[in-house]
Amino acid sequence: MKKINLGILSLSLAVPAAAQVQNDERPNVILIYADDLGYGDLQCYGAKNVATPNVNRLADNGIRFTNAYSVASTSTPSRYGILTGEYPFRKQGTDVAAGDAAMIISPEQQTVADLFKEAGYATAAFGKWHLGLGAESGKQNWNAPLEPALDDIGFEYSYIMAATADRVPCVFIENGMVADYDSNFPISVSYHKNFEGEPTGKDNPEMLYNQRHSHGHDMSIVNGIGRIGFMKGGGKALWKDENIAYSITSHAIGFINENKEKPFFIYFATNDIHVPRFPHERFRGTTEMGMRGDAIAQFDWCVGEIIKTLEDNGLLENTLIILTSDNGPVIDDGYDDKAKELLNGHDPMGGLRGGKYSSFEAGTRVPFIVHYPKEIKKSEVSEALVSQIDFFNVMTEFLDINQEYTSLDGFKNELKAWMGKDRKGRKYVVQMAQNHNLSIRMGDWKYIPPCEGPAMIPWGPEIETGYSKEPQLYHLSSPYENEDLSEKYPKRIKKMQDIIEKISPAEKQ
Ligand code: NG6
Ligand code: CA
Repeated sequence: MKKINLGILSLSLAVPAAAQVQNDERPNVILIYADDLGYGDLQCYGAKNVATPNVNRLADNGIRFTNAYSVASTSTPSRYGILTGEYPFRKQGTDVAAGDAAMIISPEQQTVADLFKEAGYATAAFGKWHLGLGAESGKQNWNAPLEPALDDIGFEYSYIMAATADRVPCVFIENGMVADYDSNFPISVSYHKNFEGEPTGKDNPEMLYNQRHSHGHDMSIVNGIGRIGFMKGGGKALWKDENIAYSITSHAIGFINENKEKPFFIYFATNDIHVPRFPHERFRGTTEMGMRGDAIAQFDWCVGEIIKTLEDNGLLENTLIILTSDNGPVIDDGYDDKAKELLNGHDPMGGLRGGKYSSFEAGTRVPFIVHYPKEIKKSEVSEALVSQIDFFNVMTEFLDINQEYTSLDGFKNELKAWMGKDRKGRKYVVQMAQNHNLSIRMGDWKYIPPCEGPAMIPWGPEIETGYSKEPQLYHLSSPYENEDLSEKYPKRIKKMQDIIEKISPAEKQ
């Protein structure tokens, strides 16, 4: 099924057969990718009202970064960037994807998963996908194997949600086919119109017995929660939101147990803490922040289960774990879960301005922890500037496979920064906001170019976008971007603007 680009690149990746035998000592790699987890949402990053002992443990024995960035301030573009090493603005269709989007990464593209697979690793993806499936948007047959799917881009095994928990179809997809498929309830999906006789959150609010929407999310109802998009059928394949974390984690644990003899790469993308936040009963009330806080506790539990499985198999020492988030936090993202009322002094943004979707720092500055006991022996905090766009290149370096094999947009030689040996990191980082505006951070300076768009997110979340028709320049020695220095430093702006234009001439505003 997979058409690998048979150029010099794939040849240079060939690994001698001997290196692929069992009991291979090469390190495992697990990317734990949280959803909408803010810079201030973990205890080790100063979170209040929620305990995250398992994540703290990674930080206590690893490196905690304070200047790490996701590629974009929403999910689809960030995920595209971290998996391919290519900026999402180069690729059509990388805005927040519908649940029936066609697969965005084409089989011909090289992904991080391809890299590992070609090096003889067992590879797998779990949890939130949000990068499309199948050949044509809106035309998938959800009752048959979908193609292309994740095995076409390097993941030998996958157990995923097609998009997000708030988007249909609300079923898990295992290796390209709906998991626990129920032939009595064939699945239909539409992002255009409802199916005859099916209730919606808009018309049947009395059926929203688990959670009501605050904005949007009023189309199909699954598990007593309104969603984006329409679906029919599913039967026993439909997920229960309260079990999603368990389903994802137990599949990942199973994969580790089955593949412990072989090096593996796992993309572990949690649904937490995206909306609808509806954690399992056992986490309810474990924080005083309601569902949002309890979802953080549930996320921490998932991390703990992964650590425990590695430990039980004697694999923790030889496993590189990178824990980070796809974008910054949002408090009300469309469901009435009382996230705002129950913050009780907790600051998801960790003192940064803006949030998910925005150009301001809280949009893309995210928690980022590197845990690798084999090489990292003590707890450290690094201020190095790092970006998820480098994940692909850092992995080629980490695996010591041909370093001429690099992604389009990642920097080279960033492994030393990710391992705590270089405390400066990148010279600059580019961040993309929801409206595609590209900001740039260079040293302690942050420049947001002029762009069109409202000052506040217009559809519901109370978030400042950072969009302005005027250029903005901030010095992050005061991390909350509120003192615009653009008039004082025109030359600095020019320099930063030039870099943006060089990277993305077509995106010039
Ligand atoms: C928005 C959704 C929001 C969330 C976001 C994507 C509405 C009103 N809001 O359109 O709830 O799903 O898209 O989030 O529909 S992301 O983290 O996957 O990028
Ligand atoms: Ca997200």
